[in-house]
Amino acid sequence: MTADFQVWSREVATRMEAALAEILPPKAIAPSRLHDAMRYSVLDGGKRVRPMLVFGGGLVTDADPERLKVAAAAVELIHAYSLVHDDMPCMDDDVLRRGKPTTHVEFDEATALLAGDALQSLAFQLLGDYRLSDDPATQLRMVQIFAVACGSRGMAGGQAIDLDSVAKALTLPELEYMHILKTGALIRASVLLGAHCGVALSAADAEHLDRYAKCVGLAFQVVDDVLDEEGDASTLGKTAGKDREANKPTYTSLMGLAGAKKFAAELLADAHAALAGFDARADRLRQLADFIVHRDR
Ligand code: GRG
Repeated sequence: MTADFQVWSREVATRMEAALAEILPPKAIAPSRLHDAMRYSVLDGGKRVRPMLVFGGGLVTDADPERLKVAAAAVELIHAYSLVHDDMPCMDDDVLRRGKPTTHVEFDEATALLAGDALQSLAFQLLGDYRLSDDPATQLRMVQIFAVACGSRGMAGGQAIDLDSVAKALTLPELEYMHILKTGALIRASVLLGAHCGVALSAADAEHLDRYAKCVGLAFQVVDDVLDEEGDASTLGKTAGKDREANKPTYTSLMGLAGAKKFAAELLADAHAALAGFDARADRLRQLADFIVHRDR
């Protein structure tokens, strides 16, 4: 990671922390326990990779940073909701997330469920509350992109396939399909929402950006599987080795550790190739792809 990228990524993370702290309802307002749980689930944690991808996408189209902040907050709220629900006993049943007790452990299951629900609603509310594109049709398109990415043909659908895959021998294409939905869809939407906040792209450029986003979305998951195998809880901030323990198919179980690493490197090369026609405004996206593939947590 270059020093310059490190400074930029810290700036985005700091900016997001302030924006999310302001957007989330204060604990002092009733229902206090629910608001407390929402804030607990979102604030002070996470790498904020998806917000960075929103900002990276927006740089390509000269988008207003104030708009990007709102779009990035919406994406991060959805991401936080997905982690809260994923950690619950009815799904992954985990006790550690972002180095602290999971929301249902810190609060209780019903509160965690509602916190996730309310975070999802708040995310969509943001897309209605703020002007994110000069063109109302584009803003509507953004809501559609976002909804599909979150729903049964996106993250929730991928999670359903994941839950159904325990102890099953998935083929590589089946595993890929699951992850394109579960992890890839929101990552892809992050880049696209950011880009839609700015000036319109040509159809060809939009397609190239989408190709980049798809490669990075899948690479993220492949690397997540590698880290789950190689990492330790203190670095990851979550329980390591969970997938193997749960007998879930992963890239490392299907391709081996070396094979998964090679695949991540290929996806990284594809992501860079997709951006080949873009100028220096796409450099943050290039650096983000490198970061996602070479991260250690
Ligand atoms: C409950 C509808 C629903 C969906 C859950 C995304 C997801 C679907 C579950 C998360 C489980 C998981 C660990 C998936 C692997 C990839 C992933 C999303 C990792 C967590 O994202 P990071 O590394 O987390 O960006 P931070 O904490 O840095 O924000």
